[in-house]
Amino acid sequence: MEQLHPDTLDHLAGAARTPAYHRQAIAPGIVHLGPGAFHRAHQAVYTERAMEHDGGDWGIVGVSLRSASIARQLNPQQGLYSVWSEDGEGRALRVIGALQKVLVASEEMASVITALADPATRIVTLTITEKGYNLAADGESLDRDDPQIAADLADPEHPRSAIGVLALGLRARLDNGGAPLTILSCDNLSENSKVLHLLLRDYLEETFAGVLPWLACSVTFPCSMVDRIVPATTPEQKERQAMALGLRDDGAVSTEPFIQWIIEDNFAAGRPAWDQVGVQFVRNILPYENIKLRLLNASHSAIAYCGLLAGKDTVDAVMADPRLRAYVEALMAQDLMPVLDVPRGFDLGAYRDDLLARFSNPCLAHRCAQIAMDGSEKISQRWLPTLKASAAPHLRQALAAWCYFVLFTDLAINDPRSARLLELRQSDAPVPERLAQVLACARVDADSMRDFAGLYAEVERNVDRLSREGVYAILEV
Ligand code: CS2
Repeated sequence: MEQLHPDTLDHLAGAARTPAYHRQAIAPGIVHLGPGAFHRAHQAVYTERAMEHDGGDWGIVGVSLRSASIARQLNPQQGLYSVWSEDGEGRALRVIGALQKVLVASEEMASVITALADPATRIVTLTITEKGYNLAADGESLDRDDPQIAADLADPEHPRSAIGVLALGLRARLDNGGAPLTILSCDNLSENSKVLHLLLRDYLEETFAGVLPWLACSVTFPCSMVDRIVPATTPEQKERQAMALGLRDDGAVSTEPFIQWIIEDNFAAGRPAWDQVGVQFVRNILPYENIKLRLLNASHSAIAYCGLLAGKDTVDAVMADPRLRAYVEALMAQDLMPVLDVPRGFDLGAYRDDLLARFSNPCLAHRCAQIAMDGSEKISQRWLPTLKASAAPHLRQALAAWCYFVLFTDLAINDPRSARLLELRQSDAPVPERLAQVLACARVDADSMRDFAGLYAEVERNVDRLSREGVYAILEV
């Protein structure tokens, strides 16, 4: 089968929409760190729509920090790929042209730095996942114990971390005339760009301190809330997309019809016409971000761990099980929703109903194991604020499910603290000792919580009950 490429676009079979602007004439304006499936189904789609609507040189240069796999998929297609969106009611297929190429920092650092220093680059966006920020246990400073950060601080001219690459790029940009820049995090982190700003400053103080005065006056860090459920693309889905396109697409992504992006309007050097194509701009992102992280993502992680322990493979399979669904509904209504600060006019009930429908989408096949990844980082962002704010009995059950998953199953642990978690799984130290240490890996400890002793006792009880009676027993409401 022929491969998707600008030269084969006119061989497309039927229904797919293609870029409705003169793609060859577009110059790059955005550098994006982490061009994985989520970026391709979210920010790139909005940028595509904005360029269709209003033109502008906002082509995207993707940067993978280490792995060359995305570059190998997309560069032979000159950045083209297709997005399939589907729920029980409809389906759409669209070829996106906004991404122009993908660089791999570990192989072509000079090109990455040139792109960051280029005045034509006016926005840097990031989807590097929670762990990509290398946050220390205090949740706001740089984790100097992280081997990558330690290595970058010792040799900042040859960085490997996202922070290190950005810092080197900023220094080059200043040397290149210091054109203003917006750095926009699109990760599921509370106050994402603000945190990134703090981390960068921390790092720059020890490496290129001369950049700091310019950073303060020429670089902005608007926070943003991103939302679209994007499962990892399976071989079967690639096949389905190829059949529909009539062309092989190595960069195919599939998702749901829903898409949302809310951003603080604080751009240093312009932006695509995102406001014309559905992106919402607000002064204070915090309430929106909290609603998304502490309701959608918090429930997602609970679904993932409880679902895995119940033998469910996907989120929609969890939602189709009446007892698990009742648990998710109770978790939302009784634990998560009551402690949210809701902006005036925001209909939280309707938002919850939409979430339940989105989680039940049978076309997504969103795997619990995908969401279960990186739990030690996600839990502190998604669960900790609610655990601190209230008794949250259902969330405590989910926390017990995570601990049980880590300590007493042989399910794969894919986590920045995998080594430590696996050591705890295999250790023969007494269970209470190991439990407390698992919780500490997710920053759930006496330093972060007033009533840690109470929470701990309950988690311990639930873990014990789980091992005797199974997950359904502890979830009974
Ligand atoms: C999920 C998110 O994998 C996960 O941890 O909770 O990726 C989620 O699908 C997105 O944030 C939805 O916008």
